[in-house]
Amino acid sequence: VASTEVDRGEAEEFLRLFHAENPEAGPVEARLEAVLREIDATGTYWHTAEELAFGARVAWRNNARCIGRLYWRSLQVRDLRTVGDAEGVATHCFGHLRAAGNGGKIRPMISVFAPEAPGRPAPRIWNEQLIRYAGYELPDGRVLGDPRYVELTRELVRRGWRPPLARGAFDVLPLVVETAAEGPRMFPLPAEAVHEVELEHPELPWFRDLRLRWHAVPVISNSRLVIGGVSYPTAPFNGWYMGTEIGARNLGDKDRYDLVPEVARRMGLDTSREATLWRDRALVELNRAVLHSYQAAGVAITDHHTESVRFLTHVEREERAGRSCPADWSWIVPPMSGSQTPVFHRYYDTAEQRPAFVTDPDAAQ
Ligand code: HEM
Ligand code: NRG
Repeated sequence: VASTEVDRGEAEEFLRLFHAENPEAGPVEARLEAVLREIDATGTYWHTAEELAFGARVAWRNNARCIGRLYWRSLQVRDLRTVGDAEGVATHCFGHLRAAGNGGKIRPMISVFAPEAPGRPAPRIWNEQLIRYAGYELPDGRVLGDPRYVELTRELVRRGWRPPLARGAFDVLPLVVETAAEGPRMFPLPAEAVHEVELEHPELPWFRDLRLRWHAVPVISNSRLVIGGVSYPTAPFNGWYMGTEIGARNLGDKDRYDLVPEVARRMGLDTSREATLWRDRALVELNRAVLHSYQAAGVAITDHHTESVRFLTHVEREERAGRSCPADWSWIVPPMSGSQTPVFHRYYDTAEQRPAFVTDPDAAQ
């Protein structure tokens, strides 16, 4: 991709959208002409700070999988397009974690690093998110930590990462930044930039003994931001968590931390037959623990009922603004109690729109 020049049609489509939605920017013609000349000369063009911020916000607005889009206008955009070296990227990513974490009052934020240009590849981050937990395959075949990252953990160890002497279920992996000049380089996360929440249950005192925790801020770091034909492969972004992402999927999925059987046992449920619905009952308590613990720790989080209602408000608002809101039912409907949320009971437009976040097929997990 790095060697091809920017698609003029995509550039024009974006500039027309920007000027249509931002009348204060004036008529599009002069800007369009300048951009086309810049593409003729260099194969690419440089967004204005306003175009960049608008493009990032609209890429969020356009993401069919995201239920949290009501606040798309509030996205804070850090313009780091002049940063392209591994050390600089890593340092600013840690700065992003601190600024976005904001002591628990999480700010939706994106850091946009150097774009791709013809003949000039841009930096890439290997990790799916800035904070991910190691997964260690044990001799008996079980996994300590997050089974999703067994492969990545193995690769990082092969490259010289030294896990803590006492390995645990929540060891933060180093960040891997790859540049053409330096190849892949690993950077350990400064402990103070990694805000975590220890999990407890509002009524079940033994829950603490499970010694579960999760990180406060999800910063997706392997998604490419594409605006008007220009590609920003390193543009980590975050909002805050919806509780089910942690309680239902990360801690609940059989191929992740798989904690439902353990929670059910400790609750004393009858697990001898599926029909007792012990899985459902344990899953609810696991999710109550997540929401309770984040709230008690003063870390922003949302529940799936509240967020579903907000999302439909967003869809309505978009339609009133004369836009259709792309949405993918299979991602929007929460992973528990789906039919109890209003997002379950309808269909959505699915047509893809640009600007967009794109996950490359070769993106590492
Ligand atoms: C996906 C919630 C902010 C972009 C999702 C998902 C949820 C969610 C629940 C589905 C995740 C899954 O099932 O694994 C929220 C909430 C936010 C928020 C509560 C709070 C403000 C943002 C922001 C951006 C964003 C700020 C970008 C600027 C995306 C994208 C996906 C996604 C690109 C798809 C991820 C993928 O393909 O794996 N969001 N989100 N979200 N969100 Fe949001
Ligand atoms: N399910 C993933 C995170 C995916 C994106 N979710 C958000 N995004 N809330 C997980 O770590 O569980 N966001 O930008 O806030």
